Amino acid sequence: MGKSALQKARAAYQPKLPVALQGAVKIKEGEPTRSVDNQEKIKKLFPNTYGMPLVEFVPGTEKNTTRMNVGVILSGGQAPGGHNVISGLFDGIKKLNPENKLYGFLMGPGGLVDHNYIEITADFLEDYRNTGGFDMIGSGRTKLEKEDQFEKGLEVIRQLDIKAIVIIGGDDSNTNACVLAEYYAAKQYGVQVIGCPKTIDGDLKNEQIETSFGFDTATKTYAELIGNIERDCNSARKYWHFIKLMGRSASHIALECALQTQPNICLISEEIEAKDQTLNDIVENIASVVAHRAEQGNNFGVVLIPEGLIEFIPAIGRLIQELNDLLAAHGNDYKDLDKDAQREYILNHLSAENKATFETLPEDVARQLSLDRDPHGNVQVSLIETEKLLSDMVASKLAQWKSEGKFNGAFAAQHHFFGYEGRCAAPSNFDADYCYALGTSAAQLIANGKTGYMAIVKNTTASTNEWKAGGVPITMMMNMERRNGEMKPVIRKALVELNGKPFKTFAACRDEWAKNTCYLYPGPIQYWGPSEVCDQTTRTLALEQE
Ligand code: FBP
Repeated sequence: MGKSALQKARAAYQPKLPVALQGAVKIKEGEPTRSVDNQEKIKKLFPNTYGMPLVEFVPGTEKNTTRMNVGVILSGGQAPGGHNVISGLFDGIKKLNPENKLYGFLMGPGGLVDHNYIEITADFLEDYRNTGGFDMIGSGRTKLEKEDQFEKGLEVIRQLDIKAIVIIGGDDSNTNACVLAEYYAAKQYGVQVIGCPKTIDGDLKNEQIETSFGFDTATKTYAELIGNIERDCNSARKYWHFIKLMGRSASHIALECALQTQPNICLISEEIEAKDQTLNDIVENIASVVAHRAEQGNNFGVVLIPEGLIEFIPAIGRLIQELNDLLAAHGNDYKDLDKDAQREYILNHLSAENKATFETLPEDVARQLSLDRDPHGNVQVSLIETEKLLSDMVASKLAQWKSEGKFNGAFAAQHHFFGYEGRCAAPSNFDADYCYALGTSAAQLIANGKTGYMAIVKNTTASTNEWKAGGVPITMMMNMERRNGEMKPVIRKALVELNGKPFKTFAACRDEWAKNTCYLYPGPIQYWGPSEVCDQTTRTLALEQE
């Protein structure tokens, strides 16, 4: 069996590039930059890569023919468009000089350390253009942070005569890209490191990065599914659907999907934290909406839940902080104990306040919070079944209200978790073009001798021709944060801003969406057709750039 007709047609799509990257490129440098916070500390930690200027590419006249081999790494969770970053990088370096070679390190940063790589050739690449997934070279979550890893990587870099490594990753991976860039610069190894902003979570954005790639396609995919569920729910009128959405800590995905589909309820973790709400407050709010709709005869609805919710309920957040420190400090004593002994161990070591919170949580949730962190020290929130936890608690609350004569409707719940369904979707036109432009910018940053930069593309709500490509020093986006019990320099994560237009737009409509049935059905991603159907970016980006 060959490819489907859609796959074939999509493979032939030629991503569009901004004018500045279409021909010869000139580099325009801005003023020196400073980190978003903790300037003195960050400057000290990154003496060779701190303070560098922002760069923008503009049309030039002289063709750069730099001879260079490049290595590329996909890091962390899949995001639609990763293959197009690699395509843009490949075409970009070959256009500079056909002798240039691109090597792909396999299964994430670990491939560099373990010397697992392939050469990416034109024939090999052909099958992956405009496709979703990271299967071209695989991805992984190995954290690049230790000198011996950097030195091990250098061996293969020398062997393949590689001038630069491009790390395609989220905030943690790009933080590590910067640490690696600084290390190679300090040692004067002459090896450059460039990052690319990837993550469906949408939390790698700031003044310089308008959006991370993959957010557009993933949210469109989830919104299609949510719309389908809303239509089902409005047809059968007998279920409340509790839908958990990926996004790790930040609620950008849930918020964007709410703007696209107008569900009855969408929880925003950042708001819950700001309002210091308890789990019980959240449950009462949901139960009140259920009861109100039941009075109108509507025993159905849709609730969106960001996967990071649990960490943002202040009491549980404090508990997680203490658990993080506890696991970082006592991990070895703890890890070989059996399940019950682990619970006992934790209860014996927690402060009184956090112990009380731990004891109120259902046992399986408490256990998830006490399991191993991912290599970056994050709780694996995707494993916590918040959608079930909440619907069980809502059911109990409604049963109580029923016994008190305050509720006489019906409540039956269905549960969903959308995350993996969208991470490898075929990239939308936006992500296909955006990623190709990011890869092309990365090639130009390397050719222009830059290191410790992330490739960026701005003005992305305008037509592709008018997009502005360039690079931002990674140190510019850093501040000091507590990780695994220690203060570390990291790229500041972008959470949902409660003063921002996307949240305010949602907040202005949500009461209406809760009471009435205002569902929108966005339908599947379209690749061909009228521009307003195929090239629309996310509501979040459109509102932020208004
Ligand atoms: P990145 O931050 O690496 O892009 O990953 C995003 C994500 O999809 C989160 O939304 C989710 O919490 C996590 O990855 C799931 O991790 P895993 O792929 O290891 O199950």
